[in-house]
Amino acid sequence: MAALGMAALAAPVAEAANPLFPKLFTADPSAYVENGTVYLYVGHDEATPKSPDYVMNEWRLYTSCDMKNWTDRGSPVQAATFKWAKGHAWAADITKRDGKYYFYSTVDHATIPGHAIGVAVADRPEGPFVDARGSALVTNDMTLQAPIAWDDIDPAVFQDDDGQAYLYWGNTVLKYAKLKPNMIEFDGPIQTVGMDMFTEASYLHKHNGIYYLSYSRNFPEETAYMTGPSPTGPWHYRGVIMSKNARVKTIHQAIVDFNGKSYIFYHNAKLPGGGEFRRSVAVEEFKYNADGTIPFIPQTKE
Ligand code: FUB
Repeated sequence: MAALGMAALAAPVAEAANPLFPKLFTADPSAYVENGTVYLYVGHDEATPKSPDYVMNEWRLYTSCDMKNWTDRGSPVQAATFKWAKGHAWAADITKRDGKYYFYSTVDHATIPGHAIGVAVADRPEGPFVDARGSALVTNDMTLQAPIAWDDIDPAVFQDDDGQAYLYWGNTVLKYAKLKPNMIEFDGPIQTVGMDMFTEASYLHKHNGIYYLSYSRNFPEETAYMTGPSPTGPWHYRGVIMSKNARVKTIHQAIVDFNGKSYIFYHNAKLPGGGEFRRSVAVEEFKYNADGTIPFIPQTKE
């Protein structure tokens, strides 16, 4: 019954061209693949054309079985899912463990100044998600002499073949920590990765035995990546995958394999009326080079 109910609510989008979703401003894609379906979670830019900042209260989900036709699955999780939070549903990422789906997301903390990271959990990728901890997994470190309000953002979750899960996040400094098998607590200390020009949007994926750590660097941002022999490096800088956007300073990527092909999702501001806080998610197919490096990927022309 639940599956029928979800199907009845879902609305086909049927848009193959970039930007992918013409009805909403969307940003910060996170892609998850299971059983021939791509689940694409995106932030929802609700700012007005003249807004001086992000207005983001919910994450939206779109699914596709062919990368051409997309179905709008609504909003399976919102900032309000976390009672301890007060909005700013920024970038997020998802993984499956022991039959449950764990959604790691940026929000603002209601009582600790600055951004925080929460974990929501669901029995199905379509949700509904509930707060998995009842408290933040990561909060701004107020013991610092000068706490940084914006550095605990953009969680990216990765599970290695041995079952160990890792969470990566950060702005300016890339942080990571091992997750316990329960997926809602860290197992050991928070570590940092020393790297030049890291801005945000770290994303870990594995392809043909190589670990790829992609991220936004500089500002306006371009997408760059490093490779390594393990989820914790050592990392070797490999270059820029995608150039900065013309009309928005952020770009935020997610990289997946699907049905034997490889894809990079990102955002720009190419929807009519788009701008810094009114972004639009797009996708490009690409092929890895024979040595495992990722080629430079141009964005679809307007
Ligand atoms: O969407 C808000 C912020 O903009 C994200 O957290 C960053 O990655 C950038 O895309």
